[in-house]
Amino acid sequence: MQTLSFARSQKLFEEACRLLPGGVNSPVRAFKSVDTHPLFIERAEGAYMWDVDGNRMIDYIGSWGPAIVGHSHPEVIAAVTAALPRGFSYGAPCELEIKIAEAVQKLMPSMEMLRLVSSGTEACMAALRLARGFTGREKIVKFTGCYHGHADMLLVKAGSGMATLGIPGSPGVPQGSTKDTLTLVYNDSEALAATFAQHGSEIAAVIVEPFVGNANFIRPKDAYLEQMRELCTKHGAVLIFDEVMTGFRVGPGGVQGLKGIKPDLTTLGKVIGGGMPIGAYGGRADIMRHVAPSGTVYQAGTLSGNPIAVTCGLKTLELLSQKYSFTDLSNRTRHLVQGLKSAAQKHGIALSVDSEGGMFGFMFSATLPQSYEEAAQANIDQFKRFFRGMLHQGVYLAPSAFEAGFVSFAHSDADIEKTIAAADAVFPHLSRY
Ligand code: HOZ
Repeated sequence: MQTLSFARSQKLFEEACRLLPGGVNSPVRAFKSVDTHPLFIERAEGAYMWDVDGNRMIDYIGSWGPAIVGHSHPEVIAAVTAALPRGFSYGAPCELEIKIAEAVQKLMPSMEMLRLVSSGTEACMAALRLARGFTGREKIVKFTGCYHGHADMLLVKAGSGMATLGIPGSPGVPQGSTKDTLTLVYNDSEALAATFAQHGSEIAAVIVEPFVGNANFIRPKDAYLEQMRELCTKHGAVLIFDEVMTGFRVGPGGVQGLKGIKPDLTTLGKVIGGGMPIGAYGGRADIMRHVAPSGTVYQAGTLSGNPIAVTCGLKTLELLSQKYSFTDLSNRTRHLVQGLKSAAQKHGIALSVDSEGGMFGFMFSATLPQSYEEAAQANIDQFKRFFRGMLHQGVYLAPSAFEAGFVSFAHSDADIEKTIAAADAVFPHLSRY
């Protein structure tokens, strides 16, 4: 069986640990929870990344979502290259900002107005401030295992790195910052109804990943998002869909497009920048008009609307809406996860799988989890071994049992078959890894 050498990555990681906390600039990518060191990447193209040891990996992280058209797409490169001589940053309006707002609105009509920012974290932070400013209320509702970036008020039982590293709440977050954060179990309709019954008139916003991607991949139960919509409307709370992961990913119009549910505000990141740092928040015009300078809810950013990043994001949105088929992407992703499941079954291993569009999850458990609490019951040791085994077969999966995976339009049928064959080779030998 093929096993790769990652010697140079290991050496670079040792050097990086002297200069960067944990050797990285974002926690999950350190591979700490899978008991190994990260790969240092030299270049990425299409569905692949090459590490510093010269290994070509089939990439199912896709920069944690943005690379939906594949890495280094020639048309994106051409657009960005053409934009570069016009300057990197103006700190002043440019026409591209209108164009990207129009492109987003076309795909997500609920975004009647939007504000560009530089990351998903910023988008969620600003959307919550806006919801509080708009309603004059302070309480917010979030769900365990959902991750909305690292703003103080949101670091309560969050997903992604906090779930991966088992950190329930972060030191450094003042108690006062989270005293108005109500945290509920995702998919628990009764808890949601009870919270609104008790606090309805104090709730400024409900923020949710409509399909959770930061606690593996968890879809909402039937009527759950609809219930959220109804309760928010009834009690005058702002419903915020955090589609940083799912936007332009589970379908062209995100979860709201798939489900036909209109949130009041939406937050975006990842695909909207196509690999460059962009986030956005937007939604109902009557709410968005409260943002400064048209209103008094303050939020600003020197690099907001950066012309190079917007060019990259805009071209990515154009490509995914005009050139590619989400039906094909969905089918390919489904084929991948069903193939993994069949391979696991063949070797007597329980694996539950799910996918939507180009986003997927798999868990070493007999049934699909409906919440972070259920996901945490899966066999994490098996996951770690599988992860390391697949890495040695040239397959680069998310290094955490609490992150979703991503398939791009650049992944071919052959890539998917190769991945399934690799899993078939790894499953019977999990104890080796
Ligand atoms: N928060 C992202 C994962 N859900 C990014 C992780 C990383 O880049 O390390």
